[in-house]
Amino acid sequence: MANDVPEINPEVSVVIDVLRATTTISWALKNGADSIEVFADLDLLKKSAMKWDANKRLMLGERGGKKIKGFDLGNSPLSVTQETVLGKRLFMSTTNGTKSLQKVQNSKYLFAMGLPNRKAVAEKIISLNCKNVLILGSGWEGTFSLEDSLAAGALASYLIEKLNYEVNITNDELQAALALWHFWENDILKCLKTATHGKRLTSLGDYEEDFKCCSKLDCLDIVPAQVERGVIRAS
Ligand code: 3SL
Repeated sequence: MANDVPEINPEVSVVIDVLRATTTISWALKNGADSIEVFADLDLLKKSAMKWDANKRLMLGERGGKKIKGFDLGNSPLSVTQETVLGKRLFMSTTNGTKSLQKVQNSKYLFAMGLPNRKAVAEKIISLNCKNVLILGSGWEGTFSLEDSLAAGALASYLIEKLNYEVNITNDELQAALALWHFWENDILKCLKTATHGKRLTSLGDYEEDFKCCSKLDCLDIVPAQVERGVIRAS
């Protein structure tokens, strides 16, 4: 999780926030968003957004799962339709996901992953032939989250299968994530709803379609990659 990330510059970092930031980022890029710039600080976000052509920008994000007042969109992957995001720069801030992206922005390669683009990100990692990969689950305000660990396990599982077991897992968290993946892989939707953050969303309203969208595996061929500090584009 973001609080545990050592102050290092990993070769490859993969940031995961299944519910819902990295799923939303992946869908926004799939639907033609030009780029996504992530912020922790809302004032800075607004200042940066105001410098862009009003027709080519959107402010998007949440706090506590709810859309930020005055913003164009919340953090639902369903809201970033082609009609809404095509050609636009998205200025985004979320409770956990965008913080994690900032935490490892010094990585040589930085990717954002949800379950829909697990395979696309895994294939990208394989093509880079790199030695070290940091998988960072965003969690919730510094605590463990079931759904991000599930996706970390899903990524590890794919890499292990594809690389003929030439993968060295260097911490117990990922070992546990792998076990979690094998336990839930046939009922991802249920896992997401069982997670505390899933329950938090359920208590806020009807998020059924968000859950379905966030739990779909390997349906997006998009690799969201950092192209300059804090700015993510499709690669
Ligand atoms: O924490 C985050 O970054 C968000 O993805 C949380 S939410 O699903 O939008 O509530």
